[in-house]
Amino acid sequence: MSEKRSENPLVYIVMGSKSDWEVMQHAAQTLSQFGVANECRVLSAHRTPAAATEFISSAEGRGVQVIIAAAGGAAHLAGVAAAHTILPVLGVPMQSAALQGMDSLLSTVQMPAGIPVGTLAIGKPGAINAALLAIAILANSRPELREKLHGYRREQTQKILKETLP
Ligand code: RP5
Repeated sequence: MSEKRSENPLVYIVMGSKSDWEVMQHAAQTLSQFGVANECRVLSAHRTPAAATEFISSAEGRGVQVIIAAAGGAAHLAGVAAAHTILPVLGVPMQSAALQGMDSLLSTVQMPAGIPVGTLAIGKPGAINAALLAIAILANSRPELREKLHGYRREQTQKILKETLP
């Protein structure tokens, strides 16, 4: 997987490496579960800098409304994405082998004032929440998505309340 294209995507999901897909597929699945068209690509701030900036720069013109960017280690992808667009950029720090994602988290979250990145949790919870936050942003102007979000929360609450302990 280097690209999963979609016609008229509302959300881009970019990730620094194919190795991030195992986690980031949960963001794509969550968006698809809500019927939100998304496009996923491997693009790196370091290994493919020109392609990354070109892809992000053209997002607004394609009608994309939110960008999710995931990277690990020296995780500059979300910050570079935010530097090339005024669309909301949600950063997902990947769990790294050397520092368990603390490097990714700090690289993603510590943006200078003026270029915001909304940073989520490390790993799978961050991937899912980035998608839910993107959906919440889109839901501000889409009543049907807002209704689906209410339903998602209701189902989650019911599931937890029904939990029994061994
Ligand atoms: C980052 O380096 C990627 O986002 C990935 O999380 C990490 C390791 O990449 P690979 O060496 O597995 O390609 O750029």
